[in-house]
Amino acid sequence: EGRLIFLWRLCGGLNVRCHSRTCSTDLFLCLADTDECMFNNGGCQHVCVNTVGSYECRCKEGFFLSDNQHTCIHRSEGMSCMNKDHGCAHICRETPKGGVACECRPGFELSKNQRSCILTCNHGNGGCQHTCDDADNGPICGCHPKYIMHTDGKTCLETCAVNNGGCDRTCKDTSTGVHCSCPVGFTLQFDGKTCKDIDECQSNNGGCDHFCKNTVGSFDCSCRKGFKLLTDEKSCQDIDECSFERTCDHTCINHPGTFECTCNKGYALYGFTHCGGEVQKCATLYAGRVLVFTLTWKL
Ligand SMILES: [Ca+2]
Ligand SMILES: [Ca+2]
Repeated sequence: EGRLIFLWRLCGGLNVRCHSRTCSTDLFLCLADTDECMFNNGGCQHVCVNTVGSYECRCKEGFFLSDNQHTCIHRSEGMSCMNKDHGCAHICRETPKGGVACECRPGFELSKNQRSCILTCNHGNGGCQHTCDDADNGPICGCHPKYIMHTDGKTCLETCAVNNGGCDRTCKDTSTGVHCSCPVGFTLQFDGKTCKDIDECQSNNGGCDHFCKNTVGSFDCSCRKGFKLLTDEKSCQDIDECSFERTCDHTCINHPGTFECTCNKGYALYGFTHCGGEVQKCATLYAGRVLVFTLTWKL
């Protein structure tokens, strides 16, 4: 720390005082030394000692001079890495001067407090999903175009602008990311993206009176033979075959899902709907009726 040294005047011999200035024993010159300690204690935290052409800081008992040569560090007794209070976030190392110095694992840097460790982009991309920029207080994450930053500041969320946000059908951008939805007749799967047809027939037979057939996005009701589907497309109603003309030659009796023909006395039924003119011997077996036009169904 050289300060301005002025050649003042020749001095007579060794150890001669030059009016409060110091005499150089080599050159027999009076040197004008600046007392740096006069101003602000030379910047020393504890003790400032002026020297020829310079000065030095010293520390009180129990302290040692830090690397900046001005401040003093307390030489804590028992302050070692064995002491739990060393405060190092990652690695603790003991210094030759009797203190501890913290270090960080790879990818981390020591923060301003000299104890905490800050993640850097060099390690695991700073925890960022997409882009990472190192800043004073740690990494700052960014997202690729068409993605938005999650509130965690690290994860990047899809938007509907990319691949429909991964949604099967309808995609909507929200503050928490994309929100997929499905049209009527479909349910959103657990992945939150896929739409799957609802099998309406699984529940209450789809509301169908008789048959329910699942279709993609909907379902169809149908009725057993002899019934017709009503306009509500679910209910089945018996067809009154007797309301049609000439269903039976003589008498028509309607039944749910079917009908029956009977013949007048003296006539025999044949072909389910016709009545023959002469009663055959075997016709008595039928007693003029009892032949029910029965339709069989497979359910
Ligand atoms: Ca369906
Ligand atoms: Ca009927």
